[in-house]
Amino acid sequence: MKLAEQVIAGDRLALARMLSLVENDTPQGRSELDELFPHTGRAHLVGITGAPGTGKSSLVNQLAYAFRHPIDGSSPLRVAVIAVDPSSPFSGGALLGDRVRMRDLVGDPGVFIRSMASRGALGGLARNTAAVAQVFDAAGFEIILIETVGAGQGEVDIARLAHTTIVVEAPGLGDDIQAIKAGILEIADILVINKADRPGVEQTERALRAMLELAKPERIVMHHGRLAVLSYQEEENEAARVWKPFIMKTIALRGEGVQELAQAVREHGEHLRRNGEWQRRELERLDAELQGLVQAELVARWRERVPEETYQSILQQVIKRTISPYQAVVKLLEK
Ligand SMILES: Nc1nc2c(ncn2[C@@H]2O[C@H](COP(=O)(O)OP(=O)(O)O)[C@@H](O)[C@H]2O)c(=O)[nH]1
Ligand SMILES: [Mg+2]
Repeated sequence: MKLAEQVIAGDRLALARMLSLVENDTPQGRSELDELFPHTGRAHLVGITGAPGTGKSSLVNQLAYAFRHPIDGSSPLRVAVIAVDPSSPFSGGALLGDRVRMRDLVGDPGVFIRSMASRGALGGLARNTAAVAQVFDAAGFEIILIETVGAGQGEVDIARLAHTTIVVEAPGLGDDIQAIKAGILEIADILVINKADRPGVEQTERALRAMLELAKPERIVMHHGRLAVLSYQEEENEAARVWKPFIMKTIALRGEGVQELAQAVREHGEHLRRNGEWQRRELERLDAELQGLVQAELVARWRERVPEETYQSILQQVIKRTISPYQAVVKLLEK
């Protein structure tokens, strides 16, 4: 049996091998992924992002547990975790406490945890993450939790990859202002204030609430490409269609608020499906992935044809101001 078939049949060893092949972007990985791709498109991809130390890893652990053991009578979901955070306890540098947190997940066949090193060229991380998520999707994991550090372009790419994005904040980090700078609020479907046992929760909540109101102007929407003020009736319809990001509080250490968060994630998924938003995000996701792949492929092919010395000598000319960067591009592309 081919590796891809074994993965679809639920073989965990095959899955682990497949993930390595895909993560390292090997030719075999690519061709196995081609086989898997028709079996993807069912999983709910959930991004968890935020500054280091806000409790993302703890929350991901607890969320995985909550999806495995729902208290609202819904059936348990199969959960995959992709930890892109290099400092993640999943990626080897585990402290004892982290191992204890993971204890309840170990040995559960409905859970698979994979950490990814953040090596690779610009954009490579997101690209491989998308591929790794596809492997889990084809293997029948219904929820895929992707943990990323909230800094820079990386997590915006991950947000584009996910159906639902959870932004995690914690009181007292003084990063409320940074959050807007990074445009993180714009990507949040659910805002979580973790460490709600710490002082300063109300302050953080107030700051976030104020920002949310600034970030999402209501009533005025694009209507046939023009800004329009909605009538009352339209407003009602629009309100049903538009998901307003909201704030939830959790104490990941004790699992408090986590079942509610898992429910909110499921509701967001249902909301997207009900309103055709799921399809729209699918389109955006795959469009972004395709564009990323085309860019990477073109650059790789171009790199193969232009020797390093040529590149360096043209770079030197730019440094000396003999030619402009645009002229350099023309030269480099005609090689
Ligand atoms: N007081 C408190 N500490 C927490 C909570 N959640 C996580 N922590 C602690 O915060 C630290 C960072 O957590 P971690 O999950 O590694 O954060 P990450 O860097 O965002 O992944 C760890 O020492 C956790 O034990 C919480 O709800 N309350
Ligand atoms: Mg972490």
